[in-house]
Amino acid sequence: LCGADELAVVSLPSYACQRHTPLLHHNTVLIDALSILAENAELSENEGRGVAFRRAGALLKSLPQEIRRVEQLRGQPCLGDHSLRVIKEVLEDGVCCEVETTKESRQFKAMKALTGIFGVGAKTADRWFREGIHTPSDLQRSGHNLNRAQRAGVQYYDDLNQPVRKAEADAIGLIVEKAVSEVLPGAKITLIGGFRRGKETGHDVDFLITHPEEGREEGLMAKVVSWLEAQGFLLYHKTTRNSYLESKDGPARPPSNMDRFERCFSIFRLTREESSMLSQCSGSRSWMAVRVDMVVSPYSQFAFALLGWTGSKLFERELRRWAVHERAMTLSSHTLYDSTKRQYLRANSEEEIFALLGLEYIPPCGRNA
Ligand code: TTP
Ligand code: MN
Ligand code: MN
Ligand code: MN
Repeated sequence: LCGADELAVVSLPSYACQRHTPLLHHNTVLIDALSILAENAELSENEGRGVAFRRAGALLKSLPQEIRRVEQLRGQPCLGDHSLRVIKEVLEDGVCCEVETTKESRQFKAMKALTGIFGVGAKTADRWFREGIHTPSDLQRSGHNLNRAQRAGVQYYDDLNQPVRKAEADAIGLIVEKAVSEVLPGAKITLIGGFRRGKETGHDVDFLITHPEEGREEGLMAKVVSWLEAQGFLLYHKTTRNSYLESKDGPARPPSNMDRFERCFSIFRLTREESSMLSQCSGSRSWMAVRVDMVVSPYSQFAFALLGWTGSKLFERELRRWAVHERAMTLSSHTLYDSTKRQYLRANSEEEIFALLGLEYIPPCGRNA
């Protein structure tokens, strides 16, 4: 006779893009443990190991019930020996040694604090760590030359490490909407990234901008940024121009994972007037710094850009992996290329892209892998 715990959970498909991954799930403690190890691997630039832990975590997020015994996971994909060991230990002892040691390690703490500075990646943080720099204050005392992004990152460190809430994202949405309609009537903006997936907080706010008449979007970002700057909304911005070279029937170069849209990585100055819910800005301050990403896409690529920028990062990776390995196709935020037919496939909606890939449609709220 077997109790409810013994009931086998139906085996899930192995690619995250073949299943729904909701925001709220049933195995938070296990997923948190795996996330620490994933994060540590990523900070140590061990990408493969990071992905393995992320895939294991995402599998657990898709499960319809809480796991109490590791045997319940028999037959599930994505769970390597290492991940299973961690899961077993947490289930049996409440904690996993490796996870606790990692959390407490000076290196992990320092790497998190340093990469928490906007403009600082794992490579730079690691170099500083080995010089004895463990915190943003150490960094300031060190007298290191910082680039413009890093200086802004240090200056607004506290604000940028507070989660951005949906109300603030909406307030920024109104500002971007105003900017866009002032400089190019008819242009439309869409909230993308984590907030489109239904998250209630994020580390930034992401927007995709397009115009229904192909070509009208050219040069749009510069105009939007000028307008925002003139109005005093920008504390920092770095615009990268569109480097997507389109030949007659598609991209001149094969699509890469890093897309080539015109984009702007920025820091907004959001005031109390714009957002009535600024409880988190300290003391007498009437504004807060918020990270905002804006991307412009030509209308013909909008569906691909929307799919590519809605995330999560693991979901995107899984979509591209599915496309290559299961369909001999190359998916990017610009296009879908069919290697067998040797042609680019057009799509006007995310639903069409899933269909072209032979996948059931997963709505944004199910892409929280
Ligand atoms: P993020 O804003 O980094 O992540 P997020 O919105 O999912 O989570 P958070 O709440 O922490 O902000 O990235 C959003 C999506 O944008 C992600 O799916 C990857 C995509 N993206 C690109 O396609 N190209 C890029 O150059 C970058 C930076 C992101
Ligand atoms: Mn985001
Ligand atoms: Mn993020
Ligand atoms: Mn972003």
